[in-house]
Amino acid sequence: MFNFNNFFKKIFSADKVYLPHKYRSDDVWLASFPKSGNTWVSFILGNALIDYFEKEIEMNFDNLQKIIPDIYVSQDIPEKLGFGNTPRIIKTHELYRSEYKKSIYIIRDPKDTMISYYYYLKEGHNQKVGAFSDFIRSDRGINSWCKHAKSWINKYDVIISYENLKQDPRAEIKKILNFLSLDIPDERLNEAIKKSSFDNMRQIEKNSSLKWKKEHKMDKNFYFIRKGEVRQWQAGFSKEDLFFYERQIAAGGLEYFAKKYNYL
Ligand code: PPS
Repeated sequence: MFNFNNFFKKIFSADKVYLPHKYRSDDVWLASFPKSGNTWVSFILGNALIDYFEKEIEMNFDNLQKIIPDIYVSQDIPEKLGFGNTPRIIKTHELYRSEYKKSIYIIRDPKDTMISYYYYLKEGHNQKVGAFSDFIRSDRGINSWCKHAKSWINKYDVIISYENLKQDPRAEIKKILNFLSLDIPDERLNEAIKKSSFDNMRQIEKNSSLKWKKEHKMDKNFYFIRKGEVRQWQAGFSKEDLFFYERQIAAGGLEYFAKKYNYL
């Protein structure tokens, strides 16, 4: 889960929180700009690992930190997470760092990412984010997405997109499993994907203790598993917003990248 309090504390303080206390160069970083689908990917991978290594643990929000730890929740990450020789997979929202030797980068249409981020801060954290048009022009807006993407391009080992994950989750997750040298049979992977569907994750969220929401300072009435749809931006972006977006992508030198993923 994205803990925006720790994230911003880290950015603005001298105490940088981007590595575990016990760093390992074989750690695999599950990197993304906030609201790109990191939790979804974590659930699928977590369910697949639990099944493959026959672990007696349930994939839910309360256990997430033990399975795919989030660097902003705690830097105290056990050296081994108990999935055979599989390296630790750690979630981060950082820009690329040279200490991140192995990485999976998750992207989502920046316009939908903006919508998701806006509602997460506004309704999940009751932040005064202003109007949506102002938000996308703020320092957490499109520019910040561009900066993130630019820092990661050509640095990741595997890239997966939210939209491809929607369309063909098995093919997308297999890119990660191949990278991790995990030969998980299709039927078992299908099961992990099914367990991590939007509806199932929403139900798991409903059944979760309120502890994790409290830990993330999230409003207890907000559904983190919120909408889970592509092209939400069509109802949220004005013509001017779209024009602004296109200009930012061009100014960031990201036209080729954005076109490749149908984000332009
Ligand atoms: S965070 O806070 O940065 O970790 O957020 P992140 O997990 O990266 O992204 C949250 C968005 O992912 C959606 N989500 C899903 N969509 C489809 N299917 C499944 N299973 C799923 N799980 C999470 C979640 O609803 C957020 O998107 P929005 O558009 O707000 O619904």
